[in-house]
Amino acid sequence: SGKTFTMNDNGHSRMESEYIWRHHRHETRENQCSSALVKHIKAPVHLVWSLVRRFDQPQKYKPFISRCVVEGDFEIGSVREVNVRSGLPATTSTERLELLDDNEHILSIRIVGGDHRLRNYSSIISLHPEIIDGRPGTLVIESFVVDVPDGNTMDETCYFVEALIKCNLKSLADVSERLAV
Ligand code: A9S
Repeated sequence: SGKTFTMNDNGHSRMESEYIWRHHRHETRENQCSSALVKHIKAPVHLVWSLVRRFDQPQKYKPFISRCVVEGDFEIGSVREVNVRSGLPATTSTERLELLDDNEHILSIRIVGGDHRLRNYSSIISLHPEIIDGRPGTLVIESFVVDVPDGNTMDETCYFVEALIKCNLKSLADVSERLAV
């Protein structure tokens, strides 16, 4: 869609790489994998953020989540119990709010429990205003770091998590762009 910026080797533009460098640095140990995904959404940042910031309702846009219960409210450290739709290799996930910045539009969570295989998973999602086809849009960057489980390779683990995040970002775009009409 008329991309005017050049891509560097890992497929990110200069601007994307700048944001990733500034907001998406994870300490990665040798048995962990880490990656960052980018999505351009044709909806203004405040609208996309109104969905992303709802730590208590990830199911607003995450297709694999059926239900979520949070004790307490939105302070750092509050924990949510997430129920996962059938058909996935998990039924529950316990997740802690690490950062919710309504000015910089950055949310960070850490998975602290659940019957799945993602150990020491933490993610950061950041929203950045941009113009797409002359209209207010949002550049979304989501990065993660996670242990490589015994019996899996780095590539398998990265592929699995990236596929899930791509689904989440596609759904975030669909919901946001429908609301932006
Ligand atoms: O929800 C996210 O932001 C990202 C991920 C990778 C969530 C994955 C998941 O909720 C399942 C979709 C259930 C897949 C968890 C925690 C474990 C899975 O196996």
